[in-house]
Amino acid sequence: MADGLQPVTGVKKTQFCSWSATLVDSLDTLYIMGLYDEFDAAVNATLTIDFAHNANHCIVSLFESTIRYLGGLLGAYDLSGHESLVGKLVEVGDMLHGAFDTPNGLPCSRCPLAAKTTGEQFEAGKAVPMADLGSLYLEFGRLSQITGEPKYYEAVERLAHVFSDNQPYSTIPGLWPETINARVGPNDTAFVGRSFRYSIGAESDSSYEYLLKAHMLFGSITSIYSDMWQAAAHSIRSTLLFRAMLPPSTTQHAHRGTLFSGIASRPPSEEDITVEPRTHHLSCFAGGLFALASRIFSDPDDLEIGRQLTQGCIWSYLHSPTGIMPETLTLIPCPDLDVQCAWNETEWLSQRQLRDSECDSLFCPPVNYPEGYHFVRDARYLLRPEAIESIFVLWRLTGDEYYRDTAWMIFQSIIKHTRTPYGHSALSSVLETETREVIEGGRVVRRELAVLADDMESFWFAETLKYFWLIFSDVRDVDLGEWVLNTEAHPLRPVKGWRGF
Ligand code: DMJ
Repeated sequence: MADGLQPVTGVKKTQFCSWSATLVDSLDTLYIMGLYDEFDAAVNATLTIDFAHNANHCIVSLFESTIRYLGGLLGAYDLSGHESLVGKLVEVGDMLHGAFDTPNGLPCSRCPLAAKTTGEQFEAGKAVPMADLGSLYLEFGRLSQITGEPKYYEAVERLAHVFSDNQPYSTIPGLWPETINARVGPNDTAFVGRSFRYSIGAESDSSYEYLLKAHMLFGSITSIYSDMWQAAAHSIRSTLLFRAMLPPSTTQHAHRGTLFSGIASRPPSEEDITVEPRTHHLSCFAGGLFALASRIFSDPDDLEIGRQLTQGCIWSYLHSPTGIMPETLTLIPCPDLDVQCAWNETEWLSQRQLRDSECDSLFCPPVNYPEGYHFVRDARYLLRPEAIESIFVLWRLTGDEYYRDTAWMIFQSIIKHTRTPYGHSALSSVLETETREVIEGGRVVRRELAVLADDMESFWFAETLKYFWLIFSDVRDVDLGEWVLNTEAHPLRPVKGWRGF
């Protein structure tokens, strides 16, 4: 019943107010894998969690609790129809809904929600990661559909209008900056005046994902989400994407185009947008998202963008010495987005040397970079799912066996390097190895393996293992034509032709 486990030492971990995050996040994975006895036992344990109270006045992360706890319960309910879960859904939903009890109706993203007293109000933050605000529509809306109680949907609909009203007023219209000022009055464009950095990676990622997916769930009553998606997708295509100088590939799909997404900046005083060619593992979901959008809006160009973005992440995995992509990766950009530039080893070496000479020892451990990698600021692997998520979506939408073959290679690398006595662990670097003793076939052997960080986030079960499983299972399991997956891979069932309340 702990939130998580440190899989090297076996020590339990408190992370999300001690409401058993791993258990709740794993429910629907158990169901999808056909582990029904374990699912029933986990549901029974879930029914004993008291989400309405927290004696320690724990600060609740609205975003993490929405995607993991509420999303986990919704996925389990929508898949299994277990009516006993409805009471817990309402308990979690009401506790999280208290976050919207603020003077301006925008939610507090970090407040002691379970300790809220009647009449007490919170305040929304002045500098909130955009993803914390923009990734709530699916779960609150689906909760309203299930319960028939409109207040959850109405709360996020108000939020969607604030995002929509401000979309044209950032310094890169169409995109919202990484940090949002949520303590604003109505029609106040200070909402997007907090920062001038834009990406689809850390801080922003799922808020773009939720535009398309909210359209899939609620598009029958409103065009607000599809309109925001179309404007955002246009700006993502024209400002964030770049091609990189890559060595001639030895993989079977060397001819495939390869795209990455970077970090754009534009202070109000500047005419030009600058793009830092640093990609994030977190942004690897975007390939699958563009591919999905191509189906929803019948646009073959977006399938190609999705395919090439996914290829960028696959390239980053297959060219790392451990076969695993780091948390962030800086590349050498091609001058023209439309043309793949040629590999130039001399140029790559000189840019590498230049980079090393600028480094201090804190950010630049002496590692051998694979060809094409320019610089890695964060070499960890946190058991994240985004690359395999896109590979899964591309597999389901194209039927191209390349994606299954690639998934299998990546799966083998991840399992090999992350396995521990009690589970699987995050890695402190995918670029360096140490000699470790492991048990293989009942014998102790010494292997060169990545260094373990002794952490296992619940999304390892909720997402990473689920996506790997679904790539190799029957294509009718969690059919993408019938389900909408939240950002934690919890399947939500759309109501066909929903007419609202
Ligand atoms: C998950 O909690 C979700 O996928 C979220 O959108 C981003 N971070 C993790 C996985 O990396």
